[in-house]
Amino acid sequence: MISQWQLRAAFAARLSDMYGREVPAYTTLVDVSREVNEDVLRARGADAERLGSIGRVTAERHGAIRVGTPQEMQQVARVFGALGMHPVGFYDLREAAASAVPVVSTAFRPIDGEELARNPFRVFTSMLTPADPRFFDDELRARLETFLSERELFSPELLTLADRAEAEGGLPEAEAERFLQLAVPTFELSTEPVDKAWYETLERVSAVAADIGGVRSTHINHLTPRVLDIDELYRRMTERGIEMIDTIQGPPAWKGPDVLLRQTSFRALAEPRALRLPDGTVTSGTLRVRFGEVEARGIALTREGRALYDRLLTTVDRAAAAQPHTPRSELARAAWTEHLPHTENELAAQGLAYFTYHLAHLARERLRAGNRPPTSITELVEQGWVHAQPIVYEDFLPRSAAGIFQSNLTGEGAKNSDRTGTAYDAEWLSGAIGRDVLDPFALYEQQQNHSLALVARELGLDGAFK
Ligand code: OOG
Ligand code: NI
Repeated sequence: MISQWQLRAAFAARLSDMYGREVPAYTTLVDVSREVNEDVLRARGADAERLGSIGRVTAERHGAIRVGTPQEMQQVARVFGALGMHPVGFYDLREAAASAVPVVSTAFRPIDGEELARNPFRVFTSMLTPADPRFFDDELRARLETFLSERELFSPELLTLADRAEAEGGLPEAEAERFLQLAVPTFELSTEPVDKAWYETLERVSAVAADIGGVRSTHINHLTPRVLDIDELYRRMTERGIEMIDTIQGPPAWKGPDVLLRQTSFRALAEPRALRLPDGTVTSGTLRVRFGEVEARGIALTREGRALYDRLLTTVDRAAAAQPHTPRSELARAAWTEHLPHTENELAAQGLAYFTYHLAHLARERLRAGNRPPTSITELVEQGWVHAQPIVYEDFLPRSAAGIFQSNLTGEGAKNSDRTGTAYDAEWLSGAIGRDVLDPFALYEQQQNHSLALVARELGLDGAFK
């Protein structure tokens, strides 16, 4: 029996091989990431592994795909369900992006600590919103929905195997191999000619709409390695002559703890594609849809911590508007230095970030000697009874995601903001795909609470910490 995590690891590895063959610059990105990670490990020792073992970090990838309908979303959820990946978080990129990005998204990922440690592969998955009148008029919507309803992204055999893997927690070896052989090519760039006129009709609304609804298949559009020093990675890629987007998205580089997620990318490459002209002839042209992205992960923030992050983004936006000649990264660093706690322990004490708590050796000795522990978690940490281990942020950031989409669009597209958008939320998406879209905060909190309960028991305290 091949278990779900083994299927997930094998799927991620084969996808990586496939993507490396298709997009050679991805291989460069992976090589440079590995070099940077090795250097950081040498320089910082055990501290470099504070947010994940080097084994996990080196294998870690996230992919991104885009689908057209709730039904396709429901099917892709079954394929990822086979790999032990669950929908977490709801991202409305229609709101987060300044240009036309008519999608709502979730991320499929493992949710428990052990599964994440085995292989944390995740896929940011976006779904087109043809019903949103800000982007599509009635006629275009109808054409788009008809086009999408006539395509099949996932074969019935793949879906049957996926359901079986999910129900049985894995597949026998032969079936596992068959599943992988069917699943991986599903995300390959299709060689089927693209209907040029139809593609361009959609492109006038949004390049994302064209990438999703202009073709008869889906494809992964980037596969992102994780790096321990993204500023260094950025420098080395630039040195190699790879043109990166002009910023690193997310929190700035600063002296305090790494939180949430920092990402950067290189622009989509012009790739040769077969195009079908209105008279039926096929020519070759190029389309830009696939790019390279890299990320550095930090500590997961609580709702309060996240609200502070969002407020700081607004502060930095204002400062950048007032001081257009100062680099944004500098303004961000100043705001962070002023408003964010400078140590992990302060983040924990102020309830801004998630940690798991573990009894220190010292605590056992003290208990044996008859010492009584303090009853607040902050004091327990301060007095060395308990260690706080940061929980890694496993999710995404809507504004960064919108930035990644935008930096790779060919044009702004068209969005009629006078119209009212169709409302979608996590609950709607849960109903559409027939699975609960989980709340990331609740997942981190559960992990934290579980560790607190264990520590309380070990210390002989009954339950609730202050
Ligand atoms: C997804 C962009 C978002 C991220 O890392 O924030 C994303 C897409 O381009 O389909 O992957
Ligand atoms: Ni990404």
